[in-house]
Amino acid sequence: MAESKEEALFQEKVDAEQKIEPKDWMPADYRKNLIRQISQHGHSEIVGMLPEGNWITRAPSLRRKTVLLAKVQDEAGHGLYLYSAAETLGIGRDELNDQLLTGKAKYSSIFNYPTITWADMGAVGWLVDGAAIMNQVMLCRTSYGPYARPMVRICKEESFHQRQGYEIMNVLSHGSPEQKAMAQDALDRWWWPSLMMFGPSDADSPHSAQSMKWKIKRQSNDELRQIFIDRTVQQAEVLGLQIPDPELKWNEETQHYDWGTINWDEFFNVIKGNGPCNKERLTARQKAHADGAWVREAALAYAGKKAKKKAA
Ligand code: BYC
Repeated sequence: MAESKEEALFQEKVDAEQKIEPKDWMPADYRKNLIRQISQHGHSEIVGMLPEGNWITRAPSLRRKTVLLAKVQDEAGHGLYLYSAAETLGIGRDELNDQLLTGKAKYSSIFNYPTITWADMGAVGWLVDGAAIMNQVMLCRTSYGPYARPMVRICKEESFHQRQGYEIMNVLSHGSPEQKAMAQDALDRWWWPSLMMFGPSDADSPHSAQSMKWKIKRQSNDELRQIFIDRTVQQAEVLGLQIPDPELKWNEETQHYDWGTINWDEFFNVIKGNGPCNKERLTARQKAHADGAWVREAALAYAGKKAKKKAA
């Protein structure tokens, strides 16, 4: 189909690195694709609080507890910035929430895995937040202004999260043999799911081509995954831990690590709703929403009372 004049102007603006703002003309599919990505990103932040929230009461010291609590609160803040960014595209908060609670909208596959030991808090911070930053730094330059701007702060906070996770791993991996084994076990369980966070390989990514053209995405799923692997292997070496991939090997020619094969059946199964914790995560969000009904009702009643007073 031929490009309309508006579409051509829009693309020119994107190519010239000018930000698209809420009141600007935009193709309907640009709007739709952004609502999909930003809302799923927001849902990931909100659901992402659950695996770590699980450890707040059991953190091994007061210091660890306060740091973890602050991290989980940061994720809630990220979710709210992202929902606000999605709202600028014309979708309401209730609808966004409904899409999450009914399972219509996705959230990151990674949060459907259980956090079974304290070392998982280290591995999640190090690997999950590490992968999240790798993907989100490019989003600071995404073409839609209200998505790009909050990403700057989000990335700064994610960077602190990644370091707190790495520090936990550093302490455990240089601690007693039992602690080191716990750190290795967490790395074994979180490595492959972390690589899946970047999404399907470029050849199997239906949204990538258009999202790259519109500069919603600035780097491809495979490109980011490779940079993440290259950086993380060196960090694992400092910890003295073994990445659970026998095919991992430095390639002099490409100047990158070669690595094994992701279990894509597992990935697609998790995003279809059949991962180890999908049901548990959705049930927790549904319960939180139901438990918060009285707050919404009270806020509405208060707003109504205030409006009445103003009118009188
Ligand atoms: N999990 O064409 P593709 C965090 C879906 S949380 C689930 O490549 P796209 C944190 C994809 O949605 C950070 N689904 O898609 C919080 C699509 O399905 P639909 C989360 C996935 O959008 C708490 C289909 O597969 N980060 O930082 O071009 C504690 C085809 O994929 C996944 C973001 O959300 C997945 N991993 O690229 C700690 C970043 N991968 O929608 C940390 C923003 C793919 O057609 N999002 N799918 O039904 C993005 O950058 C992109 O959306 C993605 C996927 C790279 C994730």
